[in-house]
Amino acid sequence: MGSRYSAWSLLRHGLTGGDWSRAFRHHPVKNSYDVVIIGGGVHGLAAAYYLAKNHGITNVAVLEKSYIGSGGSGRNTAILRSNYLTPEGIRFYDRSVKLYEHLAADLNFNVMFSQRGHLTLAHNDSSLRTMAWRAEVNKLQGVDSSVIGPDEISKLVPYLDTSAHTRYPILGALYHPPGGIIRHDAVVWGYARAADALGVHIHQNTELVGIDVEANRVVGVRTAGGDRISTPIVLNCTAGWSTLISDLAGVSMPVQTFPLQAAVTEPVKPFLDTVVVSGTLHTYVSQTDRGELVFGASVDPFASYSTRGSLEFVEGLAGHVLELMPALSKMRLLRQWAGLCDMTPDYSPIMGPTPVEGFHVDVGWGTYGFKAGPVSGEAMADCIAGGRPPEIISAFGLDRFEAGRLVGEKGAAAVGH
Ligand code: PYC
Repeated sequence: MGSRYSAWSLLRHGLTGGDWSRAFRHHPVKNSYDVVIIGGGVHGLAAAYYLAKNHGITNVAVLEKSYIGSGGSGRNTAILRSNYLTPEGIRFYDRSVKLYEHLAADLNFNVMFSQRGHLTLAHNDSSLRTMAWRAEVNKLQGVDSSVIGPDEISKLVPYLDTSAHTRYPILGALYHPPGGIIRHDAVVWGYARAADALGVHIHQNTELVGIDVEANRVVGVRTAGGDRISTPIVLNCTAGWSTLISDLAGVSMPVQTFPLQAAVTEPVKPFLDTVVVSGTLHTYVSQTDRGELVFGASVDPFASYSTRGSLEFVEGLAGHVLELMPALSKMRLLRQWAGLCDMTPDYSPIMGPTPVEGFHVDVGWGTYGFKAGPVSGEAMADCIAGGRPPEIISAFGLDRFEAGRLVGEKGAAAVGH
């Protein structure tokens, strides 16, 4: 670290506000944009960035009803992986991991991607069979995944109880070395700063209240602050509100919204340098660079827009985590939260054009949206600039539900839902 960023100068800047420039600028809302993106999370900001960078389309507005990253992008557990089940899913998430690998250099922003490996535990024969199936499809697509046994698991994670006498003994695991964790808010800020530098306007505290459609074609949008913006293209990049935003354009989405709860402990010395997932015990855990353990679960069993945590969740979580790692019994939880997951019938996203011309969607991200941010942004930018969905998202169109071409990814969702 050079003298400009010594510990002393960081402290001085922190206390005084310093001379750090803003990551992105504030602009008045213009009355016309070539593209209006709804949602200032990683998907919306990445789409804006790649529209500008890859296609030279810079007259773009991102409308965010709160602050950037305040939705799913700031409420996930920051896990990245590409060990999906279907060839379409694996190719797609593999491209995302590759973009994440170069993101810090591309955005000139330290996003702290730590490829520490990802373990999905199998506690019964049928899970082991699914792991073997996933490993083979992964390998065919060039993605590093294999099934390993309890001895190897215990070398990777010595604190896991791999003995044969537990309620749910660990029989093996799907090991995916390229998986890992990242600093999710840095990803959001990095994309925002880079998109802003290319001319994109980011409007925070700007809620969408209407999408104007004439003769089945988008002509503009309206905001809660009274702005009327004319535009031929609207891209819905929201999570939690994807059905409500699509309804404004008269497009119905086969999506139901469920909260997913997560929690974080006090920081402790590093002891866990792998991501551990157990579908049977409905939990996953990783240790951040600050030393906190981050836990997540499956979605709550009822549809809701609540982002509050519940006591029932932490009780269940603690019980399950202690079955996996009894040594954690003295750790204290610091806080808990929930994010909103838009679940589709086949556990794959919905991406591309809709029956309303100019209205595009990048929604239905279930519990795997954050990890897809870069590839979704890149693909939606290609889709808008090129006038049709690129090959990498051609399987995820809205029309698949009518045509019966589902892309069943339930077997590779983070934990059983
Ligand atoms: O799909 O890896 C995943 C995931 C982790 C947390 C929620 N989903």
